[in-house]
Amino acid sequence: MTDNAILTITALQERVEAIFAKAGLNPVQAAALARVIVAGERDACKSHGIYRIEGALRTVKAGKVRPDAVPEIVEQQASAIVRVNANGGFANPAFELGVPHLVARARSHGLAALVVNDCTHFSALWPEVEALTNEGLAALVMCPSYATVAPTGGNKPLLGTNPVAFGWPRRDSTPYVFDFATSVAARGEIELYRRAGKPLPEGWAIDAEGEPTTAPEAALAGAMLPFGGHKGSAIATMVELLAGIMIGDLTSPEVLDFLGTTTLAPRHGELVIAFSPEAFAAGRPGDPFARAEVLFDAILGQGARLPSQRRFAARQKSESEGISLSREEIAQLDRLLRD
Ligand code: NDP
Ligand code: PYC
Repeated sequence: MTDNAILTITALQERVEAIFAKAGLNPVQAAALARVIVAGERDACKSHGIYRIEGALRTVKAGKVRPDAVPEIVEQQASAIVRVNANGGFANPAFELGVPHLVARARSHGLAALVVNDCTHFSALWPEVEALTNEGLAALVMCPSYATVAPTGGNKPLLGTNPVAFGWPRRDSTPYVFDFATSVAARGEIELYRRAGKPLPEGWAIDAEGEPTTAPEAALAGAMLPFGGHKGSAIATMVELLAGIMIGDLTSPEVLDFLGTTTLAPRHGELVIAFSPEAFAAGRPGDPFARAEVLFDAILGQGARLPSQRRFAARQKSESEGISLSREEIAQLDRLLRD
């Protein structure tokens, strides 16, 4: 007898969607949220899978996100900027609404940006990147979070874990995609270490007194650290500037002021930039997609792997064998459907 249960991707989607519908989310919110959470489980990205459901529900209960929001396009005609107001709902349905407009404008201008305002965002960014690489576009996505990371040289939470993700489309393969927090690890990872009762690796966090710690509780009460020292600190600051201040939305410290806690999902904006590689390479020698393959082959030729290879392998396994969940996880889903 195994300790795990296997669910098809469709069965998990239906279950998660039903949990959100029962909590009062309208169909557009419930379906988009379930899609991104199930994609996290399918691709073995546990820090942004079903573990996020309870946080999303707490945020609804606390009145910090509108479960009945309907996102809308804020028209900026002929501009390379597409703006969607999530109207206080989750980011994912707003992103889905904006994507066809972003794709069309990136194709006609060579470069376009999607700005999502007034949204709650708790998910991984790679589903958003892949929506664009699937259309043959390169993409760069970023958003702030809430103040949980000390800038390098500082000792208190100020910056967010501010994820940055990038994707490059490939003709005969899954796209090149990376997606990571600009902190050493995502906050979700620290929470998973806490739940597992395991110490953190060295160098992830400091405690409330500014001393290095490997205790997840102390790290959650203290501050996380940027990846790569001053380099990650600067990139996280860039995210605050471009995907917070520049788009007229909240920065990570302002998000924490708005929420008053890090136990709810953060509300802020998001910036998605789409590039047409053909348009940028036009008139220059060589096909950009063929040249990219030469680079990828050289990376692989050294025995390195490409980012997202682990994830795509997990996806393939889930698609053929289903998604494996522990008994505790199934019990959690049952409880959320029942209570
Ligand atoms: P990880 O450090 O786990 O992974 C980051 C990326 O690096 C992935 O694309 C991963 O690919 C790749 N990678 C890992 N190891 C290797 C390797 N040896 N060689 C090549 N590539 C590698 O990510 P984080 O913990 O920093 O972030 C996890 C998630 O959290 C992200 O999806 C991020 O968007 C999300 N997040 C969301 C936030 C929000 O506010 N919404 C805030 C912070 C984080 P692979 O997946 O194949 O291993
Ligand atoms: O894992 O750091 C994180 C995170 C913050 C908001 C959503 N995910």
